[in-house]
Amino acid sequence: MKNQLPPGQFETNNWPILHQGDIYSFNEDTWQFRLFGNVEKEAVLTYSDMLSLPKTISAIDMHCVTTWSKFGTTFEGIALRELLNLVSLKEGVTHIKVYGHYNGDPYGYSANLPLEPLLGDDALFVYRWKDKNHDWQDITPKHGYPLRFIPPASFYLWKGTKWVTGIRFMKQDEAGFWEELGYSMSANPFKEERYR
Ligand SMILES: Nc1nc2c(c(=O)[nH]1)N[C@H]1C(S)=C(S)[C@@H](COP(=O)(O)O)O[C@H]1N2
Ligand SMILES: [Mo]
Repeated sequence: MKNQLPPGQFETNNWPILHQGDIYSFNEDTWQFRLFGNVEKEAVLTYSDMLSLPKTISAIDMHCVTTWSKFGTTFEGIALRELLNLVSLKEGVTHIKVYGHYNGDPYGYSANLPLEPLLGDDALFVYRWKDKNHDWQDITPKHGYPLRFIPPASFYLWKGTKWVTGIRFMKQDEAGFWEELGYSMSANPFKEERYR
């Protein structure tokens, strides 16, 4: 699936910036990441808890529904599957919602995703990146610093919540921010699932 241009997309070497609302400004004293919903016991991580988890480095293509695609960006972050070691999921969890800041509300943005395709090296909570024109550097605040989700290339990039604050584990699919406004629940760029 790498370096493959989905229908209706064009390739860019830039990394455009797209979001609604204010840019969250990082405060390590108040920052937290919650694992909640259908879990036996909620977990709350500080930023240093997060950074002490095993790291994953992988190149993940990005496909934005506004039609740009960027190939071969390499990210450093924490794989979603590492976070699953910190909670016991209740029976029947099939989907998650990844929450992030929106205009001062830590849970104001969200994106829903099926859990099963997110267990590999291409579903990362990232803080650093590089590409062929840029050496390793922190994700800028506009791209979601201190931590943002990058979904596998089989999902449009709106599923990549910036300024993440937590994951809710769900027993059914439930629309997030853009999905409530009419965007696709499944959002596969290769099937051009833009709207619903
Ligand atoms: N918290 C938050 N995350 C967000 C958004 C947002 O408005 N708020 N926009 C999404 C959309 S629509 C896109 S296309 C990507 C863009 O990521 P980028 O600006 O790093 O390219 O972020 C996603 N994550
Ligand atoms: Mo977007």
